[in-house]
Amino acid sequence: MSDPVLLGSGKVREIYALDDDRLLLVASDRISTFDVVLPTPIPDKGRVLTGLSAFWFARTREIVPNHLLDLGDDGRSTVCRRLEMLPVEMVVRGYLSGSGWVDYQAGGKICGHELPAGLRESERLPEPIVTPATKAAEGHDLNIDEDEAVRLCGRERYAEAREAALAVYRFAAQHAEQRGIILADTKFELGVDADGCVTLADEAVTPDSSRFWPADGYAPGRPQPSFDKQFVRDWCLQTGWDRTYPGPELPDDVVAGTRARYVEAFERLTEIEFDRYLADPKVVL
Ligand code: Q0N
Repeated sequence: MSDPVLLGSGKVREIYALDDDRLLLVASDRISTFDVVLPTPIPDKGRVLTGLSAFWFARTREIVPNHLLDLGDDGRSTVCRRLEMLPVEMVVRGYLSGSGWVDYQAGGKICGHELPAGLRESERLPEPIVTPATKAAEGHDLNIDEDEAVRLCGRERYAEAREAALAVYRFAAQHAEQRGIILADTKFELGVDADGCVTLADEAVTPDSSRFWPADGYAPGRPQPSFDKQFVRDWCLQTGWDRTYPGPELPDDVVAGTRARYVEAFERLTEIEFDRYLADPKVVL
């Protein structure tokens, strides 16, 4: 068998081709804030994200098929089924935040969804909505409306992907809420397998693809602190950093505090001790 071929390197992970049918995803410990990758890694962050993703894939596989085939003993790599990816990302929003809040303030709509008047920042939406996005030239996400997503994916494909994304969001949001974490929104990538089946890919419901808010202290009318990244964001800004490359190097106490918050998110959501995951990653499956 030949060595894996590097297909792509993202801000925080690498994708390799193992053969025609399988990929290897490897999550690094890099952390990005305000779209800038910081020079200091957070130990085990890649393992937290890989473990959480595998946890959700294992628990939602009866709801939506997913690409996960195997989880590596290193805790940061997964073997996945190679799919034909849909050209849009599916963002599911249960709360009004980020670009959704910006778009709502500008015209009362998000990606074509008409919303009630008078909603406040971070407010829960009457129903979760799907707001598709495409990758713009420089890699920035560009929100599109569902008509445009239908043109890009095909009507039937888009409808299937939309229902899949909503179903996994509802499952994960309810699970998280029972454990004191609000899943404000989350981004899914889906693909189609060799049999034409719409399949969940990428990572699923991790801190990098989602907004996790502590339920404790939640109050609409202002931005909510991020469960995992607020600590590192606040520290970076108080140094006077202007949010442009390069970001500041993190001191040991900020690294340790950030790691502790990622591990806490893992343990609250999975109810599995992170040390057990490190000893045997397959405990999440
Ligand atoms: C893949 N990315 C991330 C879509 C691509 N299971 C898979 N099969 C084939 N390709 C991919 C996966 C996965 N996971 C995923 N790249 C390749 C990049 N996205 C960006 C948005 O469009």
